[in-house]
Amino acid sequence: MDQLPDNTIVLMSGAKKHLRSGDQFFPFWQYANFHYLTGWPEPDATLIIQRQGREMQSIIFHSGYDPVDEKWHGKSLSHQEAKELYGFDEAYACDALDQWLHNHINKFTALYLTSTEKSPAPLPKRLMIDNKVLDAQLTKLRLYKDHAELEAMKKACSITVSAHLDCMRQGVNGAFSNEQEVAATFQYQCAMRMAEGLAYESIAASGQNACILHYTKNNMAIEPSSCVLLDAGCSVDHYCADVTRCWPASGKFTSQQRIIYQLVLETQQACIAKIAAGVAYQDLKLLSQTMMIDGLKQCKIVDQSASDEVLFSAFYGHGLGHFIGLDVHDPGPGSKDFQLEENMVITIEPGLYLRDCALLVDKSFAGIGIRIEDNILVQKDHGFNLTDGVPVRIDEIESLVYG
Ligand SMILES: [Mn+2]
Repeated sequence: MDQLPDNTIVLMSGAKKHLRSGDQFFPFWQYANFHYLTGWPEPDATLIIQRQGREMQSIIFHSGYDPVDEKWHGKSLSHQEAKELYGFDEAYACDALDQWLHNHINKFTALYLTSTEKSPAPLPKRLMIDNKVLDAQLTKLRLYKDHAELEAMKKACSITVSAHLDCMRQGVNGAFSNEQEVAATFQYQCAMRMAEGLAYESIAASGQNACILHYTKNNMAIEPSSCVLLDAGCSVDHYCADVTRCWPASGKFTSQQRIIYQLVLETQQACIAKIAAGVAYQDLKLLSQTMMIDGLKQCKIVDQSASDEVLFSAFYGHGLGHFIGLDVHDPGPGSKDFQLEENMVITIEPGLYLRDCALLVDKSFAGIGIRIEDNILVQKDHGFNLTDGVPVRIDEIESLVYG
């Protein structure tokens, strides 16, 4: 924020409460950028940062004391707490915002808004309004995690690892009969370790449901010969973990599942091993595509005459991973051609999904879906795997889920 030019002002709204139905609201979730700048945990707030000369000031407009709301929902933060606990220079009630703008806006030459913010009316005509720079700056800042952010991410990863392990242990010898039990077990195990919540809707997919990339119905019976794919993570202080593991419901992989699992695993491990500051992300992505498509061809599972692009889109068909932080899919640098840098955190999650189609020559593989995902902190000369506590080798997994 010290890059803010003289005589400028930033205005940013926090998230609002969203009505679910009747008098019920969805659980409140603060916008990531607003959380990043303020840590503010309540709905309906507005942040103002103003700069004049050397002086910078932050002001929050928020609900404050409301005796009726206090009776039903408990206390809101007071103006005093906003200043003492959250470090704002000033704090006022929400409905004081319009008057504040009316009194002060003429002092400024530029107003910075996020891309989704509506400009407050009325504004002086000579005021320059920008709704691009702020998003771009925040994206740039959020790419690199500082110490406190990494502490939260490590905690989220550690709870996620333990909850995945519990799911595998409890799934021993086909103990789960429905996907819902897997999803519920994961959520319960995170809650029991005081996670803030789930980072995203868990994907607990058995059999061919694992070929649906964002399957969240999580309500089908688990067939004994199928694999269970669990893509789930929790959040701590709004920071997310995002881990995927697959295990055989019966405790033993079939020979076909084993071949696909091993191929995805070797690809994932090869990509993680190459991570370091300065590595082009696009190179990792290409490596994963080449390894997996070559692997499928060598095993004579797919149509050899089809091009690699066609096979990729039929059986892999998604990115190698994404940035992760306050959002499970954190904003990235905007272009595909970027290099990894220290203190970025990314997921590495190759997957193969053998949907039954004309390109699948060996039909005994139809319906197998495998993805393996870890969260990697980029360091100077290597990638530090924050989630490698969940077993990933076939022998390790089978020894957990086969009693
Ligand atoms: Mn992911």
